[in-house]
Amino acid sequence: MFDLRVGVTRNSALVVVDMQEDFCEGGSLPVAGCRKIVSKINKYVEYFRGAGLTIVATRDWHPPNHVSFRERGGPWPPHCVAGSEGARFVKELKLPEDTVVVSKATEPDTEAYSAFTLTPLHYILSMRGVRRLFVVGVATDYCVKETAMEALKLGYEVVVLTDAIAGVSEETSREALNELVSKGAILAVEEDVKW
Ligand code: VGL
Ligand code: ZN
Repeated sequence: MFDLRVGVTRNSALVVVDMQEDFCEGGSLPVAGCRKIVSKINKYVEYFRGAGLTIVATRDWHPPNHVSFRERGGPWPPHCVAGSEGARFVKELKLPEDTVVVSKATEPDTEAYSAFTLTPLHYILSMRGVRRLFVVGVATDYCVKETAMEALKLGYEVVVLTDAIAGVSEETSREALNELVSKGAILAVEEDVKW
């Protein structure tokens, strides 16, 4: 029987997390499978657009001296530097013109995996009456996880669409999904979602 918790309602929004060239094959911090999920994400975007619902696209948007970069002792190679080619949305991703673009992790000294950290995202969604978020994108074990976690803390209903996410490591991605479920997130795939 259909699970009401994964229905797309008037107060639903799609959140596309960090689908940027640097996170895809050929980029500076490639996440395996990133380009493979683009066609599925385009399908979700088309569903939400057709229903007149909010589509958010977040982007990692770092200054060149970001604290998460190795030269500053962080864990990552330089990636998604604001305005660079690698920071652009993935070429094959088809976003409507009225997509809400949220830039995050823009402060040199602050890592911010969640798209709610130091951004207007919660404000924008609240203004639009959004209560249910469908989350896709990369990376499952970093920005997808932290964005979904913070959404749960803020009181949103969260559905993670597992056929449209990709992670840095298999193990930490599995752990991330387990943790999200334990905090109340629902996992679903395209066939589970009722439009
Ligand atoms: C991300 C690593 C570094 C992500 C961002 O978008 O998941 N991962 N910066
Ligand atoms: Zn980053």
